Amino acid sequence: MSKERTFIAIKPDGVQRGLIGEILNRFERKGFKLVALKQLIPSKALAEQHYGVHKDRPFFGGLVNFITSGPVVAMVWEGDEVISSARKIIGSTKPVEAEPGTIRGDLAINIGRNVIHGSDSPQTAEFEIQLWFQSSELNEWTPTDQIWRVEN
Ligand code: DAT
Ligand code: MG
Repeated sequence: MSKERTFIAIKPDGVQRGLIGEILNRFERKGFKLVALKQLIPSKALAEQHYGVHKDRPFFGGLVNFITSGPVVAMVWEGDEVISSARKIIGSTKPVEAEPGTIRGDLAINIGRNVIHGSDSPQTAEFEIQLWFQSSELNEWTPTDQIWRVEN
């Protein structure tokens, strides 16, 4: 098991629909540790860097407009294999393919309004965390019940 950090963001549709608490709860009850959280309206430059890998796709312009259209809740979560585990909690990119029980499976209908982002690899996680957060915004702390979630 390797301890990792991942970047998670509730997109403007999730914020507008009042789903922040519902979404945070799923990561909290799983046992992951929240190490950073803030709400911001992303700049166009930030959005374009974040989704840079998709810059040649036809949906890129609409995606950047959408993600900059209102507040986003940006977070860093930490725990054993949190990167792949969070992707499972989130579900498939296309909500129609996302299993019931996942965030997108339960809370979204449309690929362009799929409520949440999660890093897809260790490299992406490292890039996205430094893109969205200053290192001083990442908190080192130990939950008092940590021994009940992880061995040693
Ligand atoms: P994910 O968010 O699951 O990592 P991705 O990285 O392939 O998915 O795409 C980033 C976002 O872009 C995705 O959450 C929604 C949007 N998107 C992807 N494919 C799309 C498409 N074919 N049409 C419209 N939006 C799309
Ligand atoms: Mg992606």
